[in-house]
Amino acid sequence: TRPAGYDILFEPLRIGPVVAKNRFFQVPHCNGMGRGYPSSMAAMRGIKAEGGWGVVCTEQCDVHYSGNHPRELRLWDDKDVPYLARATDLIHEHGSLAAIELAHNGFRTGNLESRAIPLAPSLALTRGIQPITARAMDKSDIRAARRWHRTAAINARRAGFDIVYVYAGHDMTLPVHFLSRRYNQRTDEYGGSLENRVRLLRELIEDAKEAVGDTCAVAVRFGVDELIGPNGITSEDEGRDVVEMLAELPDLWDVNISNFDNDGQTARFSAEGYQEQYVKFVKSATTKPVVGVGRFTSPDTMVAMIKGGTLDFIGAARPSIADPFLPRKIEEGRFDDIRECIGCNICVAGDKASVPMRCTQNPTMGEEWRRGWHPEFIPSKDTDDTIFIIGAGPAGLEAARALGQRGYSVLLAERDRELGGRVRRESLLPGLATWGRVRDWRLGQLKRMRNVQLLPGNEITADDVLQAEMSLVAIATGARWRSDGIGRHHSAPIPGLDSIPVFTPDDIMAGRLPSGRVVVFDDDHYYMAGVITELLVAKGCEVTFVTPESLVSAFTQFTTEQRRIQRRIIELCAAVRTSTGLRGTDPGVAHLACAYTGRETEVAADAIVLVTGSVPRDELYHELQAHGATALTEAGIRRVVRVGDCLGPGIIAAAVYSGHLFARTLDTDLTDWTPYRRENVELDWDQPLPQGASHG
Ligand code: FMN
Repeated sequence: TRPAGYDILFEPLRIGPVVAKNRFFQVPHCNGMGRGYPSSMAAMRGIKAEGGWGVVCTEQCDVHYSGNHPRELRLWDDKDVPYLARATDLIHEHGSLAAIELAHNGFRTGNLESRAIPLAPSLALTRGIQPITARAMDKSDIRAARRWHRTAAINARRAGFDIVYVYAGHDMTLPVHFLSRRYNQRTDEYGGSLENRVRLLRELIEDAKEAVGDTCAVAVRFGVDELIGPNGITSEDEGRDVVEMLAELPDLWDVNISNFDNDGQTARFSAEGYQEQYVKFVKSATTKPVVGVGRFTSPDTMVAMIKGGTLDFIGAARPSIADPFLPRKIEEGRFDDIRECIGCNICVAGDKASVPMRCTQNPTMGEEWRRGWHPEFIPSKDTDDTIFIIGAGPAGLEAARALGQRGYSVLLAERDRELGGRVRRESLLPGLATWGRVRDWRLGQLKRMRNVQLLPGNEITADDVLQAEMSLVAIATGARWRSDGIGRHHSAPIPGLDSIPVFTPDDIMAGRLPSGRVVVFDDDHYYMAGVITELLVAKGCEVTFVTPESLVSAFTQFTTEQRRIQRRIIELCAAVRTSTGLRGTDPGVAHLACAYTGRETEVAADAIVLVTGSVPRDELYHELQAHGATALTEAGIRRVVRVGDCLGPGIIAAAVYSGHLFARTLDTDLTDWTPYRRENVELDWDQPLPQGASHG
């Protein structure tokens, strides 16, 4: 049972006409499933409800084809009700409230699917780089937008939702485009003064209340600060004014900072509770309940947010992805079981790729329906295997933990004296301390398992494996960074590397550092080259950052960090050379070449750091295979497998997933059938063409 100090988190709380059973509020978050994988989406929301969230919200949901998001939910008319009703049913099964975030994406979308000309308060190029211009809405367009929202609210109620959102956040939707001085140049009653610019938001709230407010709560999601100073909305100025103007109109205020890069900051750039300073004023401006976010994983911080008068509800997106059972664990006082979000945003990257999202901490995310995986429960062991895992990085730790949970007898050996592998090493790099949570949570669970034996400080040989009398062997020995420059840009070793000191991330993490003028060559494009640059500059090196991509750390666009990272690297480095390859080196010099023209330049260099490809550390695997099937069988080994980076070097989330997959399947042969359910679109060939469609 939990100490009484946390009881406040479990008080029921009224939101307009409905009551949430506690203060845990899973705020809107996309997940890459949405309309494309509706069964996966519904099952995932159901698991959140089972995990104890008092309110479970959808991701943003378009109200009309003229503001359509390419992948998130859709509620254009009653045809979209059934799949959303599936989600609300699953949410209600656990006594949670179901919320839906209605949206019209205005000029944030190019409407590539519907081909409708996008809509904006004033003529504007659409956001992003699509060559599409949004047209200025006239009064009939505004009336239509109100009608679409109203109809969607009514359909949302038919789908079973208890809370209907008007979404005015993240610089994303029509009401916030109208609100913005940057986008709204209108001279009618919807432009000019704040009173006029806020009119559409006010009307959408009033319309929703009038349409469904007797039984559904109407919530507003509003970004109170855009962090761009007086050019935008700030929490000292118009952000505050808007809340004060509309204070009692909605039944709930869901407040955060805008745009998404600011709201969803990674742990590299912000600490838990980073939004408090911006949203704190809201509670004093309204008597309605307030929900806010800030990567909340600590029950003490949550209690402080409520007792300190900042929030009424603890909002969470990423923490609910990493641990859908976070509320239940707090409720039961199982604090050590909380699987804390590491703040890496790989969830966002999955969503942006329009596939069921991944989570570094929670390998079952997105697999709830299609593989039937549950984040907390796992089938008990169903074979007599005993399992030897070599390597206690993210894959080995997760495999041992999940196998241990299944009841298998497991040996987990690690060469280093400390467990954790790459997550231990990487968590010591600048800004990556939370990576250590991947290890800490698993170690905490493992230490309670009597059937899992940990063997740190043990370099295991093939002979050791043969003598271990274990029936399944998983090699999880990770990968090493290449020192020859081979990666995406170079398919052959970079010439001249023997003429200059060369370092890889493994060297740096082992404490072997270059000095003087250093070229960091990044052909990996995720976080590693950036954080190494930060470290080297802090140690006094003069760094030239070179990458064949046109952006610094280009992959981090998908984790919403790229702009922050590029800004930081520009500020730290002597020079940043994008769209540039490393053609070769000579003593004291790096020869660079433009990735487009091949035009060469030189830069003085005392050392090179190569952040390119990685190769599996799979020597032990191959040695065991070399003994032959008979020797393995005689040793009682029925299978030797590789998991994690040892099988395919990649991100930490992939390593954790690989370890989990092995624990669930014991690597039974999965090559000849698809091991998960697919969302099959039913052919709807004979449906009548709608009114207004051209025939023939
Ligand atoms: N906010 C929205 O209002 N609508 C969305 O559709 C939405 N999609 C998101 C998708 C992902 C994968 C994540 C991580 C966040 C999303 N957000 C969205 C923002 C979250 O609601 C939340 O404000 C933000 O992640 C900060 O909260 P957290 O620290 O608890 O994650």
